[in-house]
Amino acid sequence: MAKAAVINDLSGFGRCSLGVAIPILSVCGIQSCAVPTAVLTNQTGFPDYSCIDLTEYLDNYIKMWNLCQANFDGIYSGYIAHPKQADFIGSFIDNFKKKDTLVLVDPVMGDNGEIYKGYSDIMCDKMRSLTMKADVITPNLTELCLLSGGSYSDICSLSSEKKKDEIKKLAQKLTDRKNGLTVIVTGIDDGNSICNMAFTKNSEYAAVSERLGKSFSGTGDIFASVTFSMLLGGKDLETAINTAAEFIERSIKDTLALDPDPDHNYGVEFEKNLGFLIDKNRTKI
Ligand code: PXL
Repeated sequence: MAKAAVINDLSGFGRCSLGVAIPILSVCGIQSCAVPTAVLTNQTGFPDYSCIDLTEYLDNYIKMWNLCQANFDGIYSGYIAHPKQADFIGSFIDNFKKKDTLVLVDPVMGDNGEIYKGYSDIMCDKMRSLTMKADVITPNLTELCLLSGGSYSDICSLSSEKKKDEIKKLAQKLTDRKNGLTVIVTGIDDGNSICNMAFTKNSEYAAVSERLGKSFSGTGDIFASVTFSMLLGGKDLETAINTAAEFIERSIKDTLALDPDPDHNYGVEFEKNLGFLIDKNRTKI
């Protein structure tokens, strides 16, 4: 069974971070070894939340896991609660990445053109460096701009085709910076649809789904978790992003079926769709 270290926070409400990563990896047949960066009552989009930052505790994971000679087929990181956590994740990767270890860094920093509460410029700089240690990164458009120096508002004002051209140029800046890097730009608003675009040095794929209301908490984390699991299970990049996009579309439809005007902070009804991922992992292609 494949085994992955998953470095992310645990938020009680919000259906994000470890709260979605662990069940998704599990149904895809991957053992997830959790490294919680912080424990929150609610994700930070809620008007009120409380957070315990676990930065001081994190080095124990490298120490203890070296003692038990841990090894991982994959390493997947997301939200950080302190700039030092990006340094920790870098050290964790240096320590545990072997030739065939798949490293996915989800550069969680912001959404809709805004940086998340609690994220500083230093954290964004550190996240930029961390992405250079990854094989795959999954920024949304806001995060792509933060990583590559693009202007979110300028890009959003472009027509669909020009917007995609610009996104491709920015993604290429990143694939030029690191050999072998795959950049997957998630949740691009494209009129009536949502587009996810994957770029490697020599190839590109798009996974398109129906646009259903405004953005929900945790969908970026779900996208990264499904994509990571599929790639680790040996699926190709195109299949991985199509599966992630379809899983999210189904989960949003279920959310809106229960309540047409839901509080987006609570995330999406992904639980009842986990069986879809089990089926996808049974098929050979
Ligand atoms: O879904 C990204 C995310 C993860 N973890 C926490 C967050 C957010 C987004 O707001 O607040 C704690």
